[in-house]
Amino acid sequence: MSDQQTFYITTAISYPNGAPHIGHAYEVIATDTLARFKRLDGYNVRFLTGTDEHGQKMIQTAAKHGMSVRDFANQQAPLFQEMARVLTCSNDDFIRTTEERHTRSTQAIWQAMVDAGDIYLDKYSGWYSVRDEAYYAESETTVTDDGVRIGPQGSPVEWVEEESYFFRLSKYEQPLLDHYAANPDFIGPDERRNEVVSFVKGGLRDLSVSRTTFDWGIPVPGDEKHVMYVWVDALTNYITAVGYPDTQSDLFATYWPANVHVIGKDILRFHAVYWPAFLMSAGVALPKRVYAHGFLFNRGEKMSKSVGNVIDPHSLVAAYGVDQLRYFFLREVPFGKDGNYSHDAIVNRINADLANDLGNLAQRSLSMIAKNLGGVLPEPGAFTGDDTAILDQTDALLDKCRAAMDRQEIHLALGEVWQVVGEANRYFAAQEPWALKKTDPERMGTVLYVTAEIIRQVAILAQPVMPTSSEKLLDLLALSADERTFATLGASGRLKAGTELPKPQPVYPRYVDEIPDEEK
Ligand code: ME8
Repeated sequence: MSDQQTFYITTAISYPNGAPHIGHAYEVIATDTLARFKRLDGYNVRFLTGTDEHGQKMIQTAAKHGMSVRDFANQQAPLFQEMARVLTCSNDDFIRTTEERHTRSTQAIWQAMVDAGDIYLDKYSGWYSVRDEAYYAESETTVTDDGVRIGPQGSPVEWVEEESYFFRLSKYEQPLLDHYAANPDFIGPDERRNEVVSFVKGGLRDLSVSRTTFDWGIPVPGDEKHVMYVWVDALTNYITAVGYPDTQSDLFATYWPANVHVIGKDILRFHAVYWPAFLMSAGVALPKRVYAHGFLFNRGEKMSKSVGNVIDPHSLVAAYGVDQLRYFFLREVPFGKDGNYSHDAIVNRINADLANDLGNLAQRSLSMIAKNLGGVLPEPGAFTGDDTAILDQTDALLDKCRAAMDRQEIHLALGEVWQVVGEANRYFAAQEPWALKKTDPERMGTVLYVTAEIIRQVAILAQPVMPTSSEKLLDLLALSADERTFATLGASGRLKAGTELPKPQPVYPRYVDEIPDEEK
């Protein structure tokens, strides 16, 4: 086996009961960025995303469309695959929970939980939210002025009373608390940890894990009138995709336990309480980290399929460009916090950070090399204090970005890189290479070399967020594929003087608003 370090990262699997929305896009973009970062940093990465196709929500929506649930799922899942493709995501696998491999895996984890003595038959009576696919204690529900009983996330709940298998979640209260204490990084961001710890400290009740009133789901082994609760099935996707129950397989041995499950804050309880309890029961190792990102709001309003104010990710890509959109979301919204987006905020980032700061700097410096130096990277003269200062800051970026990305603080990594882009603009303006052309051409060459070297490192570090445009920038520096990994960052990978560069092309156009103000 190779000694290359591995990294397994996953998104939540989306309910395909509607078209993919911007929350889905945001999660897969962020996770793709974390996966790409690790690949460029030399890791053997596996990145999984997919669709969660069972559950009552799917039954209800299919019925509304007058379709069988299976046909409806088959129609919807490709929309999510297509979204990942359009967003240039580099997922290695796409799992659908209706696949045969997943039935086998889910029945196996169920059996392992039975063998551990953790599943028993009883009767369930209580509240269920189809929208959240979650059971709630009566104390977690409230009644609205219109007399509708709702769960803690505002969705209507219905009374359920039927025979059900239960999972002995209560047995795992202390083991879970011990696990959180021994593994302070298990839940991120830090502030979300306390929320989970106090929920578990509040006491865990056994969980109803099967239903008998519908048959769209994975049958309970040995008692086929029951189908499993959709979350048992959904969470198991993370191990199905690495070959569970074949725990001896290369795939499983290489990638499990996962390094990070990236999810939204609304489903943290399922991932940080239920999932580790199921795995402990089944004797499977626990994921190393669960990271809950925040919610995106369109100008402050919550978007969701059920509220009906969804913005289609495809139209955003068409309007702004895929790299621009990826950059905007990851730079603008601190990962882990809620955030807003609006046309003006997107345009502002595109024009200020991409077109002006990075795009112009690259275009101006590379055009000067083309015009004044025949398109050949100059040999730098002795570096001045200013040159060394900016190069040192650039060389220090990798360590800073690594530290941030290891904690999923994507916005901080981008902040560090753009801080250097800002400094590089000030350096370029202060050195005035256009004036040096006449007075000191050799010094002009050095300034242009230093600037191109900064662009090299910035473009390499920008690849995880903006894969397509960074590639174009690196093409302009005539770098080969193996000169684009993080191993080349820092002083050891400096640009080679004498390299002939292609004709510079603008990479980050300005966004010019053609919509009249009153129609925005
Ligand atoms: O919860 N902003 O599926 P889902 C940011 N199938 N993220 C958002 C969001 C928003 N406005 N809306 C949703 C499910 N998300 C389950 C997951 S995992 C084993 C099963 C996030 O389609 C949400 O938090 O409702 C979740 O992480 C993901 O999108 C899929 O949501």
